[in-house]
Amino acid sequence: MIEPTLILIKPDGLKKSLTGNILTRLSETKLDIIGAKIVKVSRELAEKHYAGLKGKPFFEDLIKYLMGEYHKKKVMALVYWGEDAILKVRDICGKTNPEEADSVSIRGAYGRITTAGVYENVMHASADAADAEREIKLWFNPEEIIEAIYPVEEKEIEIIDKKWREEA
Ligand code: IDP
Ligand code: MG
Repeated sequence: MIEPTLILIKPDGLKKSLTGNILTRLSETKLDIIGAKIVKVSRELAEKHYAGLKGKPFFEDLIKYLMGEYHKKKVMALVYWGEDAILKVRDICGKTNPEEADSVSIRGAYGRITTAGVYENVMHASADAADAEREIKLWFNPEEIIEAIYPVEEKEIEIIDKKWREEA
């Protein structure tokens, strides 16, 4: 099935200058990149992203980790799209626990477990189609993605938007 998936290069990946390496590995999938940006992650966004893990003993550390409290305060968010995108990306990503992940997977090659027990596994990849949809809609607005992956509606809303100031 042709489907989208959300990838996050987590703050440890950015701190360790792994962006290029991770993107090179991901290009092996031959999927299309249809959205990309750098995000400063708020507590609200982090908690929404990991809402399903609320109550886990590592939850607070995980939120701080995604917000960049332990590394750099930024995440690279990407949407990849194509045939079996979710599975292909999860394969290259490797298992959640970086010590159990195949050593040629991204997490196996670059992840670590801290002495405090945080899995610093350098990237996130959506687990299934429902997660991908929820996560992509959380991280991206429709106009930031160059393919029509989900239905869109036009809404009139009053917002104050920032534009580049025109110099005289
Ligand atoms: P996934 O990222 O492989 O989909 P999830 O179970 O959804 O794995 O967990 C989300 C994230 O929470 C993981 O990527 C990892 O950073 C962290 N995590 C999951 N399980 C543990 C754990 O047992 N100890 C510490 N951190 C964990
Ligand atoms: Mg998950």
